[in-house]
Amino acid sequence: DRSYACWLQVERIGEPALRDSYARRCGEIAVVGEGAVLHTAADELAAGIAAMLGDVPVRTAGQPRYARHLLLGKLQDLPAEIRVSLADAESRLGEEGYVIKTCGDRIVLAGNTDRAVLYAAFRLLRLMACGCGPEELSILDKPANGLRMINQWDNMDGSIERGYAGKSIFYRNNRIVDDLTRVRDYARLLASVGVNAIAVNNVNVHDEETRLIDRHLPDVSRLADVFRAYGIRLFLSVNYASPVQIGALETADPLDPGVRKWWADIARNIYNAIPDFGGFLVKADSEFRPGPFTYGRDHADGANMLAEALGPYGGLVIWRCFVYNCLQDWRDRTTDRAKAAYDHFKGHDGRFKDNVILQIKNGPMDFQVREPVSPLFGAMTETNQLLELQITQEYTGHQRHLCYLVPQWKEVLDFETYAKGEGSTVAQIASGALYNRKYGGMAAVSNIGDDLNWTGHLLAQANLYGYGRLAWNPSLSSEEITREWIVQTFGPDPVVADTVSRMLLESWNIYESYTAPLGVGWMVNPGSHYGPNVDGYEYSKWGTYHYADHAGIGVDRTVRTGTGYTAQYHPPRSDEYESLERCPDELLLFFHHVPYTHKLKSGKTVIQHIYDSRFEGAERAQGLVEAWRSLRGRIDESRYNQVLERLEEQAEHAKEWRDVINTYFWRKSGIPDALGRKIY
Ligand code: BDP
Repeated sequence: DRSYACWLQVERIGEPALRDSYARRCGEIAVVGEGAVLHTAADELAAGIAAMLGDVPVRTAGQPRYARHLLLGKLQDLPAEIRVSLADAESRLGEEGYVIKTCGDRIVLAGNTDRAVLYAAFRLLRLMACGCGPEELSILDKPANGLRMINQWDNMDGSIERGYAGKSIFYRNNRIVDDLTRVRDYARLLASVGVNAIAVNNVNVHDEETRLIDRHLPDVSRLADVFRAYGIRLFLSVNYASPVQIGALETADPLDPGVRKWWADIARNIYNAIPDFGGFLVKADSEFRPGPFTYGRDHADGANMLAEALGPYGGLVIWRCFVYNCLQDWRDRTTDRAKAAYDHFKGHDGRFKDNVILQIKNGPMDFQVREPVSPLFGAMTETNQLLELQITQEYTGHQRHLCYLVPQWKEVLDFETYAKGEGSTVAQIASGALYNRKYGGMAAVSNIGDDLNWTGHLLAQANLYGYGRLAWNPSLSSEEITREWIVQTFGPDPVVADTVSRMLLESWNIYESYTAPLGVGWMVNPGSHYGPNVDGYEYSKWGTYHYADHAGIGVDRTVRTGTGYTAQYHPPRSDEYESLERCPDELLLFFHHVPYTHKLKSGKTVIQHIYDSRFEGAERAQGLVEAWRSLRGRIDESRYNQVLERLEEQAEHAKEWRDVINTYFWRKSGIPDALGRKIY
């Protein structure tokens, strides 16, 4: 089944001229230098090129026998005459940047580290797959973000929190699996798009997972070996109460000397086993997870203690800002979950040690189909930050619905915070560039499991691919990323490219329109977060989200009359959101409570928008089915059928969304549909 190879299909190149042109330079791969990652690069190239060129024997050697070859290695190890021609590159590439340069009949792939060479190798394979000729290659590329991380929410019993593509590829029966072939194949996929870090267990660290830092260390070290060969550093999520739960201490108080020593010992053991261990990812004092609050300490105390333990080895503490009181009473209108992260962390700016990074979800709530950008971006100047995205489709259709998230992430990355005037985008803040921070980047919750096609919905592979590409270069456009993915996944057929590209690029908007437009969010079944349920969370302790009554809907988060959340933004954003007139339609109900008869900028009333968007959304979901059907015969049957099945299910389910929501609001408001359509 071809779905397993994702975007690394390595098809034989169809065009003879292009194939010859590569064949002329690629029959021999000359590797200068030693090292596991460099060898990975050479092996990937050898396998990929052999498959793409069909019958060209590929020889990997230290010294080239012929003048025509691929040459790869660290810049410093290359022959002097080549180094000279790349002299200006050396200082511009940093640790992970690379050059690909055609010098006559030779193609040189080089960087300052082996990892950079690996990225160059995958780039060359991508160029070949995308039909780009080798004649005049002159590429210098380096990542915008230092950390490009994946978070697995895998549990050791083999389940995955919010996983929609089967079971864990890492764990079974409270152990790390013996056969790591699948993990290796995953590492390849990740490295091919430039991912360089992974936390391999769920942020909610329970029983057995707590012991990854001691009892399971030998197995964790096996995992680290697999990822290391692909240039990826391994991190672990840790349980803040570990000293009590597995260490027989009576406290986990970060200021207690016994606790500090306990973690220092743990760190030493880990680094003995895994010298390049990345560090800890921590969810503390949130959703019933333990943390420093128990001891009257704050987040900075908590994070700094762990940072001190890891510091001597170059380890990092990634501390999550997804902190809010999940038992807050919905009767109290002054509390607002959206304000929580900012309120908890802003005051600690400047107090975190240099090797602490705060990981901030893109929105202030929780990965809804649309939220404003978290105001914590731009609120701290002296703190390392990491943007957290969710690739797994928790609130966006469980990988049963098509929802391509790259356009959403682009909006987040390009969002102008005005923290330091214009140009203060989230991309600039997360990378560390705006405030000149040492560490920064992006992290995202993975969408893979042990389904043969990795992601359940085959087209959801594009989300994983797109995340990696954006983490490397946030200024790529959605369209570019989408094209690349399609051509590598399905080949060069322009009809496939056009159709699939349109489907992907519209899918977020389609999903939003039949589920929760106007920024309202949350109308899902509690617990599973799948399927329509307008009041599912409305009267629960976890928060109140739409405040719909007979007269109107939306949450008043203004300073003037509401929760005051808009003040967490810098002007002019704060003014824009505060103003009913200026607030963008797509976020209106996030910021304002309005009557159903309120007129949107589009000219429609809110109630009419509620009806129209559901009718249109359901129709457009059906349109996705038709679009895919038009590709019959252009895509192999197995992949064609698996996608078709999901799209058909989505189209049916979109009707359920339409009917449940429209009926609810018709009854609630008593206002009929202006077009007189049937509402059940
Ligand atoms: C929410 C999920 C929950 C996670 C939590 C988190 O519903 O399963 O544990 O986020 O990010 O989206 O910690």
